[in-house]
Amino acid sequence: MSKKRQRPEWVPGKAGDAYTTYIMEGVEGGHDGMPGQSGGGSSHPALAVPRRFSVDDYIQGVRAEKRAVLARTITLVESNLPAHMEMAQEVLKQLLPYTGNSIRVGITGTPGAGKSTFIEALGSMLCDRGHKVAVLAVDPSSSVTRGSILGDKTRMEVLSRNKNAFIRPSPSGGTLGGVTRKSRETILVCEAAGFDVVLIETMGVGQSEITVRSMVDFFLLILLTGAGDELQGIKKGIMELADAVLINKADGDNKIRTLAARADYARILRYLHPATEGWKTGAYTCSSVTGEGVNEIWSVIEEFRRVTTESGVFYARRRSQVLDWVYSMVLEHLKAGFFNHPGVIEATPRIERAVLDGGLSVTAAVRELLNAFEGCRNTRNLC
Ligand SMILES: Nc1nc2c(ncn2[C@@H]2O[C@H](COP(=O)(O)OP(=O)(O)OP(=O)(O)O)[C@@H](O)[C@H]2O)c(=O)[nH]1
Ligand SMILES: [Mg+2]
Repeated sequence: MSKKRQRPEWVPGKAGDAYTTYIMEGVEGGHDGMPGQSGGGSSHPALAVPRRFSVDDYIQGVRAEKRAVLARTITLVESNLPAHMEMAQEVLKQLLPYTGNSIRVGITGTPGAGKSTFIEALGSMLCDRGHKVAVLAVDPSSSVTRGSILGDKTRMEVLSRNKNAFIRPSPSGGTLGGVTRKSRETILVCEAAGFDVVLIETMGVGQSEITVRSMVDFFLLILLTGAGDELQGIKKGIMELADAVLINKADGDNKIRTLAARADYARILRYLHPATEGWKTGAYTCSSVTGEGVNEIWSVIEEFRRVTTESGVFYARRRSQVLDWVYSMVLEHLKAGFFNHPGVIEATPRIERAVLDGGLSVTAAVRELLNAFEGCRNTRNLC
C-alpha cells in the first residue's frame, strides 16, 4: 500500500486562518486523511490536531465545530481506502443523530450563469444574519478539474473568509456514484457540525443535475437571458426538476431583458409538471453582483420550507431520498462487481465481437455475460 501523502493546497494568502478552506484530494495513501498538524489549519494550540484520530476525536471535533477537524472528517469520508471507509462509517453512524437540521439547496445552471457568484452573495447575506453556511460542489468530472470551485474561476473569495462559512470543493475521483456518496455524507458531516444551510453547486451536466436533485430539499435553476434561444439548451426535464428558476445578471443594460425573460419562463413553467407536490415553481430575477433580488430568493426558499414542512412533503422527500440512496448504492456495488469480475472481463471481448459481427443476439450476449458473472446460476430468467 503506498504511503502517498497529499500536500494541502492553501487558498492564497489565508495561511493560518482558522476559517480557511483548503483543497485536498481524496485520500489514497496509508494515512488517515489529513496532513497532520502542519496542514491542520493552524499552529494555534486550540486548533492543533494529533496525527492519528480516533472515532471519538472526529466526533468531538465536529460537534465542537472545529474547522480543521471538520475538514479532516470530510477527507476521511471521501477516502476510498477500505480501512478509512470502515472508520468513516462508524464516525457517520455516531454523527447521524445530529444531522438533518439544515435546508439543503441545490444550485444548477448553464456554465457561466453565475452560480458561484450567486452562492457568494446569498451565502454572505446568510452568514451576516447568523446562519452557518456550508458550500459543496458536485462535479463528476472533478478528477480532471479538481478544485475548480476554488481555482481561478472562484467567485467566493469573500465567503471563503467568513467565519460562518465553510467551502468544500468537489470530491475527487471516481464515478458519479462515488462522488455522490461522498457529497451526501459530506452534507451529513456539515450538518453535525452545526451548519444550517447547505448550498450545493452542480458543476457537471445532465446526470449530475438529477443526482443533486436527489440529495437536496430545494433545487434552484439559474439561467441567463440574451443567449439567443431562450431555453439555452436547458431541457424541459431540467426545468421540471426546479423549485425556482432564477434569471441572473439583472443589472445594467441587461435588467430590462431579464424581466422579459422572467415573464417568458413564468409562462413556460405554467405548462410544466411541478418538481415538488403542492409547490408552484416560479421565475425570479436577481443580480448576484448588486445583490438585488437575492434576499427575495431566500424568502422563496424559506416559504418553500414552511409550506412543504406543513404539508409533510419536506420530510417525505427526505425519507424517500434516503431509500433512493440505499438502492443507488446497491446498484453501484452490483455494477462494479459485474464489470470487475474476472470471468466477465475475460469473456467480454469475445462476446462483444460476436454481437457486432451478428453471430450473437443481444439477448444471448446478455445471458452469456451473466453466466460468466454468476457461473450459469439462475440467469435464464433475467434474459
Ligand atoms: N453583471 C453580472 N455579472 C455576473 C453576475 N453573476 C455572475 N456574473 C459574472 O459572470 C461570470 C460567471 O460567473 P460564475 O459565478 O463563475 O458562474 P458559474 O455559473 O459559477 O460558472 P461555472 O461554475 O463555470 O459554470 C463572472 O464573470 C461573474 O462576474 C451578475 O449578477 N451580474
Ligand atoms: Mg461556478
